[in-house]
Amino acid sequence: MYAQGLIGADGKTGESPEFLEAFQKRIDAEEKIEPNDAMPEGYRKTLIRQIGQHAHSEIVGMLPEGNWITRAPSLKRKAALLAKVQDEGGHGLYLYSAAETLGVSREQMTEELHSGKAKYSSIFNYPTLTWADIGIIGWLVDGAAIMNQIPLCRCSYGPYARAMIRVCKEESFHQRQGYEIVMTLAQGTPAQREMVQDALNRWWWPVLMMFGPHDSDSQHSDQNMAWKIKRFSNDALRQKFVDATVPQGEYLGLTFPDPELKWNEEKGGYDFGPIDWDEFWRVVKGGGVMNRDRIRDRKAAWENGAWVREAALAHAEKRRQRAAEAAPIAAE
Ligand code: BYC
Repeated sequence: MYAQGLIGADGKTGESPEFLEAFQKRIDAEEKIEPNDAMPEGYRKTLIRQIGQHAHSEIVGMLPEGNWITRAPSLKRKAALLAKVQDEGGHGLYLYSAAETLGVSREQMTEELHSGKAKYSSIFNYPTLTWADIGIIGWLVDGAAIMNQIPLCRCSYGPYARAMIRVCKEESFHQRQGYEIVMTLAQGTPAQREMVQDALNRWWWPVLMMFGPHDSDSQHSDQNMAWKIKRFSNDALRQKFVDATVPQGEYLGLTFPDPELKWNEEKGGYDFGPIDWDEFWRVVKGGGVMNRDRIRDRKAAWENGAWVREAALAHAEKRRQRAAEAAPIAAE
């Protein structure tokens, strides 16, 4: 997407060591960095990359669940799912706005999503085959998102941190609505139990991949932790998620599709089996079951909405003109 690396941190942009040191001091003192503050180019670019990807994930993330709005099993379920998917649209909008404060436009970000240059979370390239998938997404996908996003509320960049506070409040409603669907199915008929177990079997490993590559393969982690964009490593958050989630599944009598999953008394956490990183990278690079459909649907939504954007711009221009015409009168 954007040229990435330690630009700025290694002085390649001509930023002086004194400037970089002073910036790091502000970070270390837990000061929030605001849009008009001087910042290293690498800091700005990595935030555009991460916030942009995060915004795209929210917007693309509306599609797998949107697929079930018309087929929700009751009015109550439909209303809750509709509200959840709308929240995700809202999260995408706050995040695009936060990224725009760093000097990138929403059009540029959208173009990069559509051309395949910008990433979005791998998890949204899996299909939602049954109603149980909707429960599992709320419980696990939103559960993983919360685990990742709570520390982002303390991110050093002010607009991102503030957006995350509201996002996390809404995510916790999403997680609970998901767990409640899962609970209902797990306590239902044998066919419902089987359906929810099957959904858990399909989603468990992809959800663990949401946290990103192993720390040893995570190219951005060290710098982003030094800049306090990230507060915990990918593996640390993945472990916290497994530890919090396994008892919730066991409580419902569900089993996790990992024969190596076992409580480790000594480390005070669960051991779990190896993640299939080949699958992760294949999906990230566009080879997942749903990658093509997701981008096709996003492009269609963008094109179908062109008239709304044009109308809004024309209206804004009319208001601007009216205000300009009225201004001299008001001044007299
Ligand atoms: N999928 O150096 P690393 C939601 C990429 S939506 C795809 O560890 P970093 C919801 C990574 O971007 C929640 N790509 O990177 C919505 C990098 O590639 P580039 C989405 C991934 O940034 C609707 C490369 O791999 N949450 O909650 O330090 C319904 C190396 O990785 C993934 C966010 O976006 C992945 N899973 O750490 C329901 C949270 N993982 O850019 C729910 C904000 C890694 O160099 N983002 N990559 O080409 C983050 O916290 C971090 O960006 C990550 C990765 C932890 C994801």
